[in-house]
Amino acid sequence: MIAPGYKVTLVLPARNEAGGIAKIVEQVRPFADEVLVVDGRSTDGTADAARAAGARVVVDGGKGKGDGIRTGLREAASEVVVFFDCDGSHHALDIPNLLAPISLGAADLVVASRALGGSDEYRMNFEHLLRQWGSDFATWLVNARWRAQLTDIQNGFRAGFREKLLGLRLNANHFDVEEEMVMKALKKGLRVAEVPSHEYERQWGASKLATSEGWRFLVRLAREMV
Ligand SMILES: Nc1nc2c(ncn2[C@@H]2O[C@H](COP(=O)(O)OP(=O)(O)OP(=O)(O)O)[C@@H](O)[C@H]2O)c(=O)[nH]1
Ligand SMILES: [Mg+2]
Repeated sequence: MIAPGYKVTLVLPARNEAGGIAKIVEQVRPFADEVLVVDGRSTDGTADAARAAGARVVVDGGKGKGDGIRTGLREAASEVVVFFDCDGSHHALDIPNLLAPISLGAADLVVASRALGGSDEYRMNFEHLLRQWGSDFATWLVNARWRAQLTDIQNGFRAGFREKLLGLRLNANHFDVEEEMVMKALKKGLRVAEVPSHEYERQWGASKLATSEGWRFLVRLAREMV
């Protein structure tokens, strides 16, 4: 039992991650009562590889990562869920840290912070600077609006109480789902905490997040702020 008193479902959103999905399922298994892979209609055999590795597999509605997160929340069998990307960016050994504030009754949602834990994905080029500025700006705005002191509102690696997260009625279909979750949680008065976690470079396959999708984050910020 990794979070004393609670059962935990590891929700793994995966779209075309056949290169490493089996490895991820194995890495997170010691920390999970249930391993649930949410397949984003992959065409590379991700779902079969996940099943062969022992995960339960459900398929999302094909609309994007936000759809995958909602599907995972709906389908998870445990009271606590951990979202964990399937590109090798996170370390499974950070899961107990992420769950500690939940077990201690100190938080409803805990986000793994790359600002506190560092990132290998950072590159000194224009595209990455743009992403970093956008992300810092979004975090600053959210902190100012809800008097919070967060450092990373967009990391996909996070944990929370399933019922409380379902109660947020998330509707983002894309990568803006993570900031939507944080903003709606703050709005509702849920306790949002962070723990440091290092982000590693994607280990296989290709990123599903194009920088040109950045406008979605801005529209989402505007929608939830007012
Ligand atoms: N179920 C589901 N999962 C998805 C979908 N799109 C992306 N994912 C998964 O979401 C996780 C994060 O996607 P990434 O492409 O790594 O995006 P990111 O980490 O925000 O961005 P990068 O910094 O470019 O890696 C990965 O495990 C993807 O396979 C989708 O439409 N449905
Ligand atoms: Mg990634």
